[in-house]
Amino acid sequence: MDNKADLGALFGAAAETKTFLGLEACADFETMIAPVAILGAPCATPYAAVGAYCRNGPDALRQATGSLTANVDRHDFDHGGPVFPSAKLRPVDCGNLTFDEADSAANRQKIADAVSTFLKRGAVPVLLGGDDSIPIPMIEAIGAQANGAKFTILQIDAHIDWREVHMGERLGLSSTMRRASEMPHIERIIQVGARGIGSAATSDYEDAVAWGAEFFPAYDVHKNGVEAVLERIPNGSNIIICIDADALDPALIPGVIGRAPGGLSYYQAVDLIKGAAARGRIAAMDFVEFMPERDVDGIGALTFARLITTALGVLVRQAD
Ligand SMILES: [Mn+2]
Repeated sequence: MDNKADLGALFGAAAETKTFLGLEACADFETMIAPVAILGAPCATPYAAVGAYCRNGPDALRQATGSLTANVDRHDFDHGGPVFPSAKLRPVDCGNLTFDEADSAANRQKIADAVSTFLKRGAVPVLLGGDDSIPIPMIEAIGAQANGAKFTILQIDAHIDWREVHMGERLGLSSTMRRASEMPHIERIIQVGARGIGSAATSDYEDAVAWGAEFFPAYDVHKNGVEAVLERIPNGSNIIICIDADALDPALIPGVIGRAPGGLSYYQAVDLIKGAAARGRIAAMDFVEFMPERDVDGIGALTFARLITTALGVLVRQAD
């Protein structure tokens, strides 16, 4: 029995959604005029043992917005108005990059080239992963155009991603924050949501602390709220927000490779994004590690796509 009534049909949405929230598709990055550019990056630097296991993430997240495509202009209570209040300031969906699981360098170059073009066009890049290796070329590309500007990374993740090397790979998903720390334009890293046992050794954590990374484990957020995190973002900062789906509780997003109990709630994540935008300017975001094959009845896709939608609403408001 799978003839379930469909919310999208109730709201008059199209049966299949090609773009996130039914937003305009952008085929030519070079001529883009938009405040925000959404781009699917199915793969960057996969570990051989697991391959590009999040390759289907971007399309699953688009599909999860399908029931809302006819309603995107209605009242959004998470914004106190439509998610995109101005018709002129709507994100565009740039589709998915192609990738070759056997050519990580080419995958990284494609991501970096796209991000560079978005920045030149004045659009905030929003990457949909893909695993957590895709932010490395994104952050690097931001550095290439930084002109001396410094950036704060707000990483929201169950894991700290400070391995020097894992399975012989330095640019994989377990090393993202360590690689970022080595880039001269990154002056501050704030990491929220760590919990349980991840791939990091205690020495990795100690290296991160020695560098100056600041940690707010998930337990601290549950106990003390997000204000203490936000206070660490200096006013006027340029902020890169890196969100791993496993930061949220696995009851909310089961579709991840490593479910870690005790995760953040949807509104804790929302408050981190809104709070960051209130203190500085969000220069780029990534949403990674969503693995639809591990999801349960689309619950995780719904939650992550909703968080992305809320973030897009925040980004268009800062462009205003
Ligand atoms: Mn991660």
